[in-house]
Amino acid sequence: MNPDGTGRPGRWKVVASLPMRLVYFDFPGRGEAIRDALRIGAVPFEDERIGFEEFRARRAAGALPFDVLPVLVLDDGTVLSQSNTILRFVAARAGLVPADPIDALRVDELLDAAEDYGGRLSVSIRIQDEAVRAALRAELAQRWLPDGSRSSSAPSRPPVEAGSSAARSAWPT
Ligand SMILES: N[C@@H](CCC(=O)N[C@@H](CS)C(=O)NCC(=O)O)C(=O)O
Repeated sequence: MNPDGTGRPGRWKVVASLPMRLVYFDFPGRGEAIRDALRIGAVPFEDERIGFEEFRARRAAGALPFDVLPVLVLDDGTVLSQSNTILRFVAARAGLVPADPIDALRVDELLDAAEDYGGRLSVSIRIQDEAVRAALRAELAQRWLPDGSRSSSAPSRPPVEAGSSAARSAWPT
């Protein structure tokens, strides 16, 4: 049961209006797209940036559901995890989710593709030899970055304006 005595839809409304705090390290990493979405949508949030010592302390205290950052802490104590999940949550709140479900699906597709690409790219970070690293990255870009010609990801119509009523209607009520 929700605070307002209704079922799930009411709960979304309550959660969507809560003040929020993004906890991440002081670098872009998996936090910046979330920060960007909140900034673009002019959604107020606390941008808490912590160091590794503090991260380890919070992890040991059990404050991080998956033992990693980022997390988004809502004012009622709800802790949301997983960067892309958080991104979808704040994008909905910022009015950035396409109203058309297929267009929204295309966005998710790109998020998952970026996750795949990041996994492959991270292998190259550990390669010390610059020439070998550059060659691997060139190969990765050639093989895995979408060139547009193979992709059917282009939205079927222009994205809705951030914060517009069309965008807000994408938020479950
Ligand atoms: N699947 C998670 C991965 C999160 C993740 O790996 N976070 C890194 C920072 S980008 C982290 O907390 N690393 C610290 C550690 O693993 O000790 C997500 O997308 O949020």
